[in-house]
Amino acid sequence: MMEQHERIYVAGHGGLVGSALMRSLKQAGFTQLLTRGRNELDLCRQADVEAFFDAERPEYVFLAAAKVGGIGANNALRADFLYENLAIQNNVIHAAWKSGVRKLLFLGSSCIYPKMAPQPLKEDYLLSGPLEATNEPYAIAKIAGIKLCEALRDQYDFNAISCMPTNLYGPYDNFDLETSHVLPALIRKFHEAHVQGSAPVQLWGSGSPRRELLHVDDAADAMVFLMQNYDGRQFVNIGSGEDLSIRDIAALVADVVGYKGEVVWDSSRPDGTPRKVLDVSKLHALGWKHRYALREGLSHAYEWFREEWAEARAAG
Ligand code: GFB
Repeated sequence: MMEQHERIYVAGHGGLVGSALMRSLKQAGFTQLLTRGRNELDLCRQADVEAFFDAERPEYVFLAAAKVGGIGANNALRADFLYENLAIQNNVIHAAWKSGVRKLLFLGSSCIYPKMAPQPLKEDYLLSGPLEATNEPYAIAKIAGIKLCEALRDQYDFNAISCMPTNLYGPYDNFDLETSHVLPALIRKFHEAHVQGSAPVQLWGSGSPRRELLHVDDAADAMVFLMQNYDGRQFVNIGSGEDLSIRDIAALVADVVGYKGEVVWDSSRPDGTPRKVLDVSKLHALGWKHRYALREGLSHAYEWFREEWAEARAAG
């Protein structure tokens, strides 16, 4: 068990997941949280990462640092997503093992599953078929990370576990309209159109793909739970186990925002995977279940967006 005074490194502490992990760990009373900003430590540089681990000697590591983005960014920045994620995870996981870290949690993503896998996605379906093209480079990197954790456990008894979160949303998300995931894009698009008197909103693809969404505070809570309660070799899915079509998610966000205008679908943009709802029976059997209902989570995320993101932007 991770004790409150032990040294915990949260890699990627400024991002969507990392910042939620920081909130969750602080709230649970952990006091020795190690962080390094991008300008202090470049995780793509192996020697720098090794020097950091040798000097700071963390006992636990949450690896939430990654090059991430929505379908547009994944599809356009294919080399960056493959190279940077492989570099970051190789450097951090290997240096953690070498410097004697007691336990590491690696974060993957539900896009590691085959595009046409049966639904809901069970952990056993990994590597049972071809991947979705738009995020193949990212998925290949994440699969390599899972395999490195398994191999270090097999060969050296390193306690590295992995989790596969579904599509996450919440505070400190990326709201850039070209590179973001769908939920932050919907929040921003509907909010801005609403402010401009219900101008039409353009969304990507057909609206028919289905996605499962989980509030990032629930995801972080599950990650801390796994760090405390799970030492297994196989990774664990993190999700709600429930999905909706993009069209229905859009209707829900429009309702939360109060937008009453028209939605136009841009078919020149990709749909991506038709469906990827996680089977969360393993996580439930371990004793964890999400808390936020979707509408409540969306209201919370929208409130944060209005008070923090839109306010900061308005202030220049
Ligand atoms: O969240 P998202 O960007 O990525 O898009 P994925 C999900 C769905 O929303 C796609 C549609 O079917 C999009 O076509 N969509 C509709 C939009 N309007 C928009 C919009 O304005 N912006 C965006 N971004 N999408 C990512 C992977 O896949 O999910 C990553 O590329 C990772 O590797 C992540 O796994 C969790 O869910 O398709």
